[in-house]
Amino acid sequence: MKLIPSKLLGRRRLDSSLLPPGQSVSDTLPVVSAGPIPSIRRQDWEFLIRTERHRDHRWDWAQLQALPQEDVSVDVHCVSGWSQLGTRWRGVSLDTLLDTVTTRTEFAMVHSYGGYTTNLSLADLRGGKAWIAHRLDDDELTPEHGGPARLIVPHLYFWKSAKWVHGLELMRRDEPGFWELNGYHMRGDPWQEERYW
Ligand SMILES: Nc1nc2c(c(=O)[nH]1)N[C@H]1C(S)=C(S)[C@@H](COP(=O)(O)O)O[C@H]1N2
Ligand SMILES: [Mo]
Repeated sequence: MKLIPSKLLGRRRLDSSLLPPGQSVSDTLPVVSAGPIPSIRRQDWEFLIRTERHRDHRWDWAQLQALPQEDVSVDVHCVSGWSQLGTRWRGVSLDTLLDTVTTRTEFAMVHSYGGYTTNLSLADLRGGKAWIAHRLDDDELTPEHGGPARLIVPHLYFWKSAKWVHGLELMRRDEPGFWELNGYHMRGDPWQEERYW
């Protein structure tokens, strides 16, 4: 288990340089969902990576749990303007999953149970920047926050962090997902205020 130390929360809250432009601090994690909250039993859950050559790589719940787990403390930034600082998650790094896959593409569509999609580059999923998270604070991830498991990509706006994650579809070209089709930015870097196009 790798521990990524969190900085002193009190100091972070006072240091406005840690808040991207146009954001304000929320003390809670508001539940945001474009549709109904799907209920997925752990025994039915699976995570799938489908390559551009239609090779499938699958992990069931027990296989995900058997992989190296990381504890991360990260700030999350919703495009609607709230940020929560120092959220604590446990999960599996996307590096661990993508390292088992042979691909020549740079882009992925993330698919969720329930139909939500969002596009990400593999560069934004690799390098210790993204996780399949299944714990929040000290508890199992609840369905409203994306349980059994969700993607977290905290360096991009939080809409990229797909709840109820089901898999990655690797693509030869970048294509828009659900919110991107509805006007949200293709990348969504909060420090560049890449909110809408
Ligand atoms: N599947 C799915 N994932 C999603 C969303 C959604 O509607 N469906 N909303 C996104 C948005 S806009 C935000 S701000 C965060 C909210 O996560 P939370 O409800 O755990 O705070 O989830 C993101 N992931
Ligand atoms: Mo959001």
